Parts: sequence; structure tokens; C-alpha cells
Amino acid sequence: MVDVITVDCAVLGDQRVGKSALITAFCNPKETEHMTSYHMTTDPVIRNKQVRVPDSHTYEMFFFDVPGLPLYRDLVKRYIAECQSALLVFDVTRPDGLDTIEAWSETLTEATLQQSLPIVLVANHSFEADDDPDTIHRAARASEIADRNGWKLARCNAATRRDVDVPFMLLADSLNMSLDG
Ligand SMILES: Nc1nc2c(ncn2[C@@H]2O[C@H](COP(=O)(O)OP(=O)(O)OP(=O)(O)O)[C@@H](O)[C@H]2O)c(=O)[nH]1
Ligand SMILES: [Mg+2]
Repeated sequence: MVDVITVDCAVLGDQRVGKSALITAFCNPKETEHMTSYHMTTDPVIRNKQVRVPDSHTYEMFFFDVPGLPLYRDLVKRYIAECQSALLVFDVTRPDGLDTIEAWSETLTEATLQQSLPIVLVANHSFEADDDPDTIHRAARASEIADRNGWKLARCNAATRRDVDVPFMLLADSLNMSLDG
């Protein structure tokens, strides 16, 4: 019998970093909404997809796509209260891209009352400005932040769909590690 484990995952990050585009590209690849133009998330949406780890568990993942707009922060906290994992998404090309990541991590902790959930830090907009020294520096800082917090780091680009499955595979790896010790 296939061992399917259900996991709720909060997808957090500032407005317009590409949370909805990333989730859509992974869960509903034929959909174009969020891929070509911006539709601000106001009502939280849940999308799901199975992720299978070879020779291990299969995860039925439910992704909580929530608004990045600060106005919605209390709603977001209530909505993600039962989540057991998270993707923290930022725009690696944006000068302030990393400034709020630790605040998002605190929001997750306050909402779930859990200190060390499996988390993947997602550098979206990767491969767009790879020659830019500031972007290179930001990517290095992201790697330090991930190491310091025990998170995995994924690089992807939701607009071009390059490596959009990587954050989800790394999340499944982290879940495996937390389950299998
Ligand atoms: N250039 C580029 N654009 C992207 C990328 N990912 C998403 N976008 C675009 O950026 C805009 C915002 O993306 P969304 O996915 O709606 O952003 P969001 O994080 O869900 O924003 P909120 O719902 O307001 O919190 C859309 O027009 C996307 O098509 C990316 O990797 N590179
Ligand atoms: Mg959105």
C-alpha cells in the first residue's frame, strides 16, 4: 500500500514576490493566471499536489496561498495556524528582497506556535540578474540566512517556470528528514 502523508504548507512572502505564480506553475501548469499579469491575492486559496520521494513517502501537499499585503497579516496568521511546513518566498532581484524574511518566519512561529517546522527559503526571480553584484550578494546572504536557521534554499523563476519544482522537492526532503529523524 502506498504511504501518503498529508501536509499543509504555508506559502509566505511580500506582495508581488511571485507566491501565486510559483504555486500555479507547480500545481496547475496549464493555467496562465498569475503567469502573465499581476492579480493580487486577497482571499487565501488552497491548491494541492502529490509529491513523491523515490523509495520513500508520498506527500499530499496543500499549499496555502495567502496575501503578502501587510493589511492582511492577522487574517494570514489565523489561516495558517495548522500548517506543518512553509515556503518563504522572496525576490532575489529586489534590493529589499530579504529584509522581511525573518519577520515572515516569526509570523509562522506566532501563528503555528511551532519553532522548527520544515522550511524552504525560495529565491524567486533567479536567473534574471545573475551578473548583478547586488543580486549575487543577496543570494549569498540568503544562503547564510538559510544555514543559520536550518532551512533549505531553492532558486527558481516562476515567470519562466525554470526549476519551479525545486522548492517543492526540497520541502519533501525536509519533511522526510523530520519524519525519519
Ligand atoms: N520577472 C519575474 N516575474 C515574476 C516571477 N514570478 C512571478 N512574477 C510576476 O510577478 C507578478 C506578481 O506575482 P504573484 O505570484 O501574483 O505575486 P504574489 O507574491 O502572489 O503577490 P500577492 O498575492 O500580492 O502577495 C506577476 O505578474 C507574476 O507573473 C519571476 O520569477 N520573475
Ligand atoms: Mg498572490
